[in-house]
Amino acid sequence: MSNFDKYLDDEENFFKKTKEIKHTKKLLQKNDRSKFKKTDLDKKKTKILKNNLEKAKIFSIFGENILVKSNNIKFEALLRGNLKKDISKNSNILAVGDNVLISIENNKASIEEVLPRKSILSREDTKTKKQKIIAANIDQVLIIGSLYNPQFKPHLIDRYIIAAIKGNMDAIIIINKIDLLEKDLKEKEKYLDFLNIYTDLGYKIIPVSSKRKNNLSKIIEVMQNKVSVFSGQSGTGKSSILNKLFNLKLKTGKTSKLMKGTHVTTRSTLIELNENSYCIDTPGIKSFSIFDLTINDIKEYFFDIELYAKKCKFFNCNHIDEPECNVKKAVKNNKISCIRYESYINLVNEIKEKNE
Ligand SMILES: Nc1nc2c(ncn2[C@@H]2O[C@H](COP(=O)(O)OP(=O)(O)OP(=O)(O)O)[C@@H](O)[C@H]2O)c(=O)[nH]1
Ligand SMILES: [Mg+2]
Ligand SMILES: [Zn+2]
Repeated sequence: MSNFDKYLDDEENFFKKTKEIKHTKKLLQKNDRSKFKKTDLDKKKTKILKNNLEKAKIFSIFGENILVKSNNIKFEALLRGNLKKDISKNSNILAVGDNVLISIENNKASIEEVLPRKSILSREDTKTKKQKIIAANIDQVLIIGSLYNPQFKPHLIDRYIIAAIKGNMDAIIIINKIDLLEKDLKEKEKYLDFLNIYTDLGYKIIPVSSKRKNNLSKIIEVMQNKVSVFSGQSGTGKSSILNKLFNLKLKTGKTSKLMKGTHVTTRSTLIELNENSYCIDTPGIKSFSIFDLTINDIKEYFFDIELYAKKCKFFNCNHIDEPECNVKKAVKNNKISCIRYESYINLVNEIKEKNE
C-alpha cells in the first residue's frame, strides 16, 4: 500500500468516524443541552490556547468535516464559531490549500484564523452571487479540456484562463483524450486552430491521452516544485490523469451519453506529491461564471481583438451589434479567429444579461 493509498484509507475512516461522532453528539445534546454550553472556564482555556497556535494546511473539506495537516500530522478540525460569522464577499470561509492557525486539544484541531492568501481560484456562486473559492495559495491552474467526449470547448478554457489571471496564478492548458482526435473531423479542425492561435498568444499547451499514457511526463515536468490545481469541465479526465501520473485511486467516471460528464469528483482534495509539490483535484463543472467580471476585464484579456477596436465608429463599441464595427469586419476577413470572437461574445453577452 502506497503512502497515498494509506491516506485515502485514513480519510475514508476519518469521515466515517466523524459521522458517528456527530450522531452521538446530537443524541447527547438532545438529552442535556446545558452540558455543551460554554463555561467561563472553557472561554479562559481558549484564550490560553490562542498563545499556542500551530500553522496548518487545509487538505480537504466536506461539509463541516475538515482535514488539516500540521507538522506532518493530519487532524480533523473544526471551524471556530467566530470565523463562521464572517460576512465577506465570499460564500465560503475556507478552501483547500488555505493556510490556517489551529489550536489542538485532545487530538482535535480548532481553526482559529485563516492566513492571508497569495492566490485564489474562484467562481461566482450561482445561488448567492458571492465569490466561491475553489482553492487557495496555488501557483498554477492546469486547465484540463478534452476532445470529443466531452466536446472541446475553447470558451470554457478562456474562462479558466481569465479566472487564473484574476486570481494571480499562471495558466497551463492540457488537452486530454487526443486518442479520440480522428473521431470527428470538425472537432479536429477546431483543435488544430486552437493550438495555432493559443500558442501564438503565448500559452503553454500540453496535448495528452491519459488512456494511452501519451505525453504525461510533460505534465509532471510542469508540476515540479509548484502547487497546481486541476480544473475544467466534468468528464475531461482530471482524476484519470492524476491516477495515471501518481498511481492514485481517485474515483473516475463514465461520461454520459449526453457527453457532458457526470460530476464524479465531489470535493476538492489536496495531494502532496513531495515536500515542494502539491496538487489539487477539483470537481468539474458544466458552466463557469467568473466572479466580479467586467466588460473591460474581458476586453483586456482579448487584446488580440481590441487591436482592431481603434477603428470602430464608437469608442466604447462592444463589437456585437454596433454599426461600422471594425472588429466584426476583421472577423469577416479572417483577421480575427472565429474561436476567439465567439468566446469573446459569449462572455460579453453573459455580463450584459446579468446587468439587465
Ligand atoms: N478515450 C479516453 N477516455 C479518457 C481519457 N482520460 C479519461 N478518460 C475517460 O473519461 C471519463 C471521465 O474521466 P474522469 O477522470 O472521471 O474525469 P474528471 O475530469 O475527473 O470528471 P469530474 O470528476 O466529474 O470533474 C472516464 O470514463 C475516463 O475513463 C483519455 O485519455 N482517453
Ligand atoms: Mg474527477
Ligand atoms: Zn467594434
